[in-house]
Amino acid sequence: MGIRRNKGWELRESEATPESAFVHRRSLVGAIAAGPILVSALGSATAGNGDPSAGLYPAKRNARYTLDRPLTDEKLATAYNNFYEFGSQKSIADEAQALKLRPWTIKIDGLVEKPMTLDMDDLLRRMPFEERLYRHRCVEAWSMAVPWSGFAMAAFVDFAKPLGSAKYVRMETFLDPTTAPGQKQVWYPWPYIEGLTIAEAGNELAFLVTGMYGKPVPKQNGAPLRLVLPWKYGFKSAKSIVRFSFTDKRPVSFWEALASNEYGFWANVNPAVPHPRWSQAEERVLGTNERRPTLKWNGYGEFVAHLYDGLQGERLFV
Ligand SMILES: Nc1nc2c(c(=O)[nH]1)N[C@H]1C(S)=C(S)[C@@H](COP(=O)(O)O)O[C@H]1N2
Ligand SMILES: [Mo]
Repeated sequence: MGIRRNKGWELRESEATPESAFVHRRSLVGAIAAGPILVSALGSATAGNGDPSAGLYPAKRNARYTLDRPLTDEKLATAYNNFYEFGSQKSIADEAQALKLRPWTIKIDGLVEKPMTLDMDDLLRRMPFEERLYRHRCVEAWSMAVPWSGFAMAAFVDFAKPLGSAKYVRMETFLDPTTAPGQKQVWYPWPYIEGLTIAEAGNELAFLVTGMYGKPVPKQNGAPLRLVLPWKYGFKSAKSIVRFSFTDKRPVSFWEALASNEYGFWANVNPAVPHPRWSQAEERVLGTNERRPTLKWNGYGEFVAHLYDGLQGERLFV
């Protein structure tokens, strides 16, 4: 893709797509190796079909987390997605219906008292369940506001019983190229990986999501279990997680492995630090014509600023 230089927000949406820029460059190299792309089964994009957890919804809303803007329309938030396992375009909802949600097992391993594998519904039953309204800011400079349901990641970390030597938690998305044709694209470092420090994972804002808009989270939004970290760029919020590993080594995430000059470990929302290819000063609010100034830590500084004391020398933004 030709990069046209613009001043700040003259940038077109189509140019603020770091991931796509990579696809276009790399696909020229990788196209031959990738082989044919299978056409996936089409299905309805409706949430809740056949999901055994459907009866849990809606969860009671936690009033502590408030918004400064209206909620994004459900239809938009469930149709405009980033989920590269199903393609690099925003409309992957139909393709994502190929994902099979049960059985779904979660593996907990690494530096923990007792490694284990447990069933998704078993985990859900043990966790405190609630709804929270959060802003979401993608590194591509668009944002939305969503009612998520799920449980605090802090409760999950307590349950996993990490050893004192664990400094990070590494999350891994499912790997199954037969249901996720994007995973046949060999130039990507599948599976999708993300990581947090133990302090970040234990922060009250870190939320493991199983639901959205008072229903089970749709497949295209990362069913049956995804992360939501409202103070970080959206790519940190890994979808369809199957494994949590506690470790003393900083995990290298999917996007960092692909483009370490553009994406790094911390990825805290910061309007003062531009992405190497565009400004982060403002965001396009999905479903409106509005552009708002982006807030540091996406407006969640009161909850998370202390996590980064003494880390000013780090590349906190990417
Ligand atoms: N496994 C996986 N998780 C992912 C992604 C992805 O491609 N694969 N995209 C990330 C990005 S860039 C964003 S902005 C959010 C989008 O979440 P949404 O589609 O629910 O809005 O998911 C994140 N989690
Ligand atoms: Mo994103």
